[in-house]
Amino acid sequence: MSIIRAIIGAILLLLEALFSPKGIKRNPELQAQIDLETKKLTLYQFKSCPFCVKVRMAMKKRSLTIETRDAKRSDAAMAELLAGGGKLKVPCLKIEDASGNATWMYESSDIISYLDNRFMPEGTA
Ligand SMILES: N[C@@H](CCC(=O)N[C@@H](CS)C(=O)NCC(=O)O)C(=O)O
Repeated sequence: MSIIRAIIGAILLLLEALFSPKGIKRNPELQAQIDLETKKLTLYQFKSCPFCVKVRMAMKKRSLTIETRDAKRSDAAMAELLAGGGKLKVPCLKIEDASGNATWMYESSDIISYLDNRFMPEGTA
């Protein structure tokens, strides 16, 4: 079973590499502003989880640089996700506000909608 899972995972990563979208181009000032804002976001994920691949590709297409932490390979990341989000499920986006308070958002579709609403004001996704 774990061999099948490993093969499917490898295929997913290959597909991600092959079909990785080109990121949109923004004017440099706007991109710099967005890069500052995305420093407050962290995506907790597993490398070969299909829902995480979906979010990573959405990030790439929208030219959003968001730190990723692998909650399977890193015990520290797993502990952060469990302590903050409350469950070991991925993808999960940690969103910090200006005061350092964090919101933990699960569900790939909700995460992509959040990124669209916040960073793609004219529906250019
Ligand atoms: N509906 C969720 C599905 C996420 C999901 O099933 N993730 C799997 C990894 S691919 C997971 O975290 N499973 C662990 C669990 O559910 O406890 C989404 O779209 O984000």
